Amino acid sequence: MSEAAAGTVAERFRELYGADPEGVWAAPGRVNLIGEHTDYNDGFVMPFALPHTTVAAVSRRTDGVLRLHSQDIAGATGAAGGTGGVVELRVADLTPASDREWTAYPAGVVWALRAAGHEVTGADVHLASTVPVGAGLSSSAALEVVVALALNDLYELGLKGWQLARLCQRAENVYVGAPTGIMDQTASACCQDGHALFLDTRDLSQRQVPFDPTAHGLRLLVVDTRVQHAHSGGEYGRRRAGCEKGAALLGVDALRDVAFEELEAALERLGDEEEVRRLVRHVVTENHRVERVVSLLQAGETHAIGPVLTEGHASLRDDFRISCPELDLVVDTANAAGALGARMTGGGFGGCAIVLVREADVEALTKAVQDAFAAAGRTAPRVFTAVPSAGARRIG
Ligand code: GAF
Repeated sequence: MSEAAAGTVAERFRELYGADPEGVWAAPGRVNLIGEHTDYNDGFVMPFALPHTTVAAVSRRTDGVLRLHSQDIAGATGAAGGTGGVVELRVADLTPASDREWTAYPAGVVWALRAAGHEVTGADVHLASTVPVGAGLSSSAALEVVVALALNDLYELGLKGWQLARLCQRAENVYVGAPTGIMDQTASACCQDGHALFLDTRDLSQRQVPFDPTAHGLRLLVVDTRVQHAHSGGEYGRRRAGCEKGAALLGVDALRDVAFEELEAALERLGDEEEVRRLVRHVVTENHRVERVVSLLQAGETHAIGPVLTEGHASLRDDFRISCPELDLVVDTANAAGALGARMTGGGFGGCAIVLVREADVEALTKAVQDAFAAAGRTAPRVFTAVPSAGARRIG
């Protein structure tokens, strides 16, 4: 099941809160096709939405109380029919960096909306999710965006998808305390069925690029290595700080401003700043890879993006240094078993890899990856086909 049914989520809301929800909304997780660690460098990204969603049943409150419940979080489900696990907060008391639990994401959205001057006077929220947690598929962005969209509709705030994404990013950066970029929230809020989203993270201009591997006899597989990753860990922040240092040394606002054609000259100017040179090389070549993938997809040459994906992986592994043995094992095994291309996706240090493969080769390739993991004594990976799906929406 990739989407929790609206009716089931509404039913559980009734059990918890004693009344029907005013509505039910869904927001998806995402896979990033190409454009990794470019979003906080004002660069290009190209994610698409998964069919896996977080669903929220929500009603407004006028008394300043925010009640949150999740079906999926351990210890938060309570006895069937009971109200165990409901977390009750006061919107006026929400304070950045005060909550280390899952509730920081929805509460952070309420805080960000109010901090931006929107009068949100409380809500009852029940959530259920099919987005794998900790797998780098943006379960936290889905959680933020579904709450933001529900409150936008119920409080008639009139905010567009990209504006909701900005507020959700602020919730994550300031309230949760994770220094992430804008890609995941924009993907969850703005993606469309059958398309990848070409996003310029500098001005948030967007282009929906048709992406339907099946129509070309291909599949895009997601291989979850089951190695858990976490954004608030220091490595992400260190890479971000290194990129900012690179931009400062080169005298540009962001690494986006270093053109691909100027890369060699820029690297020379960085002299013996070896680590910064590697980070800069990744970001500049990755922006170029996004543009190449956009051109190929628009020309209908879906097969030809494979090698660009694999090049992106090598850059993340060797220059940005955020891969891990399990991600490399997926990419190397998949390519040896006939994939058109493969790369890690998301923040790195675990999570998922994506593999572009001909339909006829899916079975053998999946077995090759599973065998390689078994031979290496690793936990069996989870493999599924990713179908580019719809962004956040009201479903009930
Ligand atoms: C994580 C972050 F949340 C994104 O903003 C992005 O930086 C990504 O890592 C790497 O491309 O998903």
